[in-house]
Amino acid sequence: MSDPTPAGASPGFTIDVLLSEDDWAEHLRDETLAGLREDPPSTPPVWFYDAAGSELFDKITLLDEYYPTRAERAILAAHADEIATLGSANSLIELGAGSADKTRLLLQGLAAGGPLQRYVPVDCSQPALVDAGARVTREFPGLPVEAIVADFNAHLPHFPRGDRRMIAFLGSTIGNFTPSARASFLQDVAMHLAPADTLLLGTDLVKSPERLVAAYNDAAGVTADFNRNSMAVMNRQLGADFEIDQFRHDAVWNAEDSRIEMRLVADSDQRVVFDGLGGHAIEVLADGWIRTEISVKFTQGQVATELSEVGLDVVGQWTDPDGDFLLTLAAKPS
Ligand code: AVI
Repeated sequence: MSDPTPAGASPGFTIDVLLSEDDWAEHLRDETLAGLREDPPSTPPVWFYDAAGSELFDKITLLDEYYPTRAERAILAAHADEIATLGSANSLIELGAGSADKTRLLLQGLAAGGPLQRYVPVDCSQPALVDAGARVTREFPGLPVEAIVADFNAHLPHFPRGDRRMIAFLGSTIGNFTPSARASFLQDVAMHLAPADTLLLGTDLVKSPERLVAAYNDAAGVTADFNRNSMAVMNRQLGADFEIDQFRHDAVWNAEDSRIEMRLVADSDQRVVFDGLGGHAIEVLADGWIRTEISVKFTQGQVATELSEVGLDVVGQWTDPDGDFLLTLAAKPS
């Protein structure tokens, strides 16, 4: 399905819809059911992001304890020109609608190196793309914005092919993928990279468990609200019957798997029924939990290794002054 002129588009700003709402909803139901059948049960992080959850996430990115957004922005502010020169791309494809300032820094860097042909933000949420596209159209008049509503795990082959594309996947969103989803995503990206294309990947780095736990369990309780809001979203969108006040937020460092796990811990024995998932029910005993997110933390070497396992070479790697976050530019060997 492809509709290049849906609501929100304007001259110079097209939105191509490759993902129907029904297909996406079905995909999310399947994914959620699969997670609920695991022991312990898990739910995908997509349920964080209704309007209220997206606002809470924006607040998280401003918290003292939550360093990743600031650190990644600092890397881009210091190195966008160098990244742009090495990538020498004329199209920027951004997976996940980026935050205004990160996208701006990258586009400025790329535009300084030569005329940019297009900016292609890709996201599963059309409203997020309308916002991102309108912002970029305002700030970079004359730059064609060709947004795509897509599931980037499924639609990579359908993205526009330019002479030299940079595919940016920032924010360490890849850390929210399971190891197998991460491996197959990287494999897919590598398969669809042309020789002159590059991948720009943002990853959060391993650091002290104290800092990591604080980043996901902040003193003001914003992350707790963000996590607990996902129950309200599932009650609404999956016909679930979470007793929201019977679950508390927790964030735990799982050293073995090098990841933070966000959990909803039950205060008392709970049975949760999901009417929208064919009446599937889970039992969570007091102090038992549901995992709502993993956030994997990497080392610089591990990122290089995972890229080389899919046949990509590291072109450059950059960290912020505190060594908290990593940007990696990768390409097929020349
Ligand atoms: C979107 N993602 C990379 C965030 C992270 O850090 O894993 C989501 C998040 N969860 C809690 N705080 C932020």
